[in-house]
Amino acid sequence: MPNFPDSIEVVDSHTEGEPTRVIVDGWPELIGATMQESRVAIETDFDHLRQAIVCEPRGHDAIVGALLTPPVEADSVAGVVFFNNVGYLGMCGHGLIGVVRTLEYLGRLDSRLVRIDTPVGTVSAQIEEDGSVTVQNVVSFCRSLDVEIEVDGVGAVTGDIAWGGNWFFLAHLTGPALVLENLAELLQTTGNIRRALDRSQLIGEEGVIDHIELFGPPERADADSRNFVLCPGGEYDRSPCGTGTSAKMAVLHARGELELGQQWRQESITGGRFVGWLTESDHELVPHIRGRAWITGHNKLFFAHDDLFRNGFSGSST
Ligand code: PYC
Repeated sequence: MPNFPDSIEVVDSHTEGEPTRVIVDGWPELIGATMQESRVAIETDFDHLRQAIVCEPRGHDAIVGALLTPPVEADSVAGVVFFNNVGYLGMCGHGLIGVVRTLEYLGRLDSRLVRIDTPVGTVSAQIEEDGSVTVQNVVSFCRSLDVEIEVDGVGAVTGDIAWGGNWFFLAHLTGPALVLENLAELLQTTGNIRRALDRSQLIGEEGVIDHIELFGPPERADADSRNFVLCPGGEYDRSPCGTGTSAKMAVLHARGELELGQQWRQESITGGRFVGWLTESDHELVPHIRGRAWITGHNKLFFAHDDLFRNGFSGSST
C-alpha cells in the first residue's frame, strides 16, 4: 500500500507559458548522498507521489514537478529533482527558472545569484533587475550531426543529436507549420520520430533521446527561430525549452553558425521566448538561458485514503 503524507504544499508557476509545480513541504524524508542517489530513491520509494502531484486530478500532463532537496555541494542553496507525468528529467531550464522565482517568493533566498544542484550537475541562476532569471546550465554538446532515421508515416528524417541537460533529436523537417492549429499533426509526427529513435537505440548506454525538437521561422520580430518540443510524456513544451535551447545552441556552434557570446533568441510555439548564449569553460560549452516566470498559486494538496484517484492518472499514450 503506497504511503501518502496527509498533505503536500506546492507553489505553482509558469515560465513563458510552461507550468512548474515546486514541492515546498510535506514530502517524506529523502536519502541520498548525491543528487543521482536522491533521484533513484525518489523513483524507488515515492514514484506514486510523483504521479499523484503532477497528474490529474491534482495536476495535468504538462506540469513539471520540482522536488527541493538539501544541497549536496557546499556553495549551493538547494538541490532539485525534476519530474513529469511519466518519469524524471536530468535538468529542466524552464523549471529551474520557476524554482528560483519560487524560492524568492518564499523568502528563502539571501542572494540574487544562487547555485542549485541537479542530478546532472550544479547550475547557477541570477535574478535580473527586471525579474527575469538567467540560468547557467550544465555543459552542452553536439553528439552527432545529420543522422538519418526511418520514421513511420514520414519516411527518412535527418536530424542532429545533442545534450543540453536532457537528450534531444533536432529534426530537419520543413512542415507542418509550427502553430497550435497544427498541434495534432505535430504531436503525431514527433511521436513517430520518438518511436523510431527508441527502436534505433542511437545513443545506447548514454541514455534515451526522449525530447524531439522541430524548428521554423519566428513569428516575433525579436526572435531568431520558433520551436516545437515534444517532451517524454507525450506533451509539448509551452516554453522554448531551456535544455532544448541549450542543445540547439550546441548544434549551431558545431555548424559554425553561433559564436561564443552571440545571442540566440528562441521563440516557442506558444509565442514565449528565451534568450540564450554560449560561453566556454575548460574547452566545454556552457549555455546561458534567460526567461521569465510568474507565480500562479500556492496550494496544499490532500490525498484522502478513500479517494479512488489519489494516485493520479495520466492521459498520456506514450
Ligand atoms: O525547459 O528544459 C526545459 C524543459 C524540459 C522539459 C520541459 N521543459
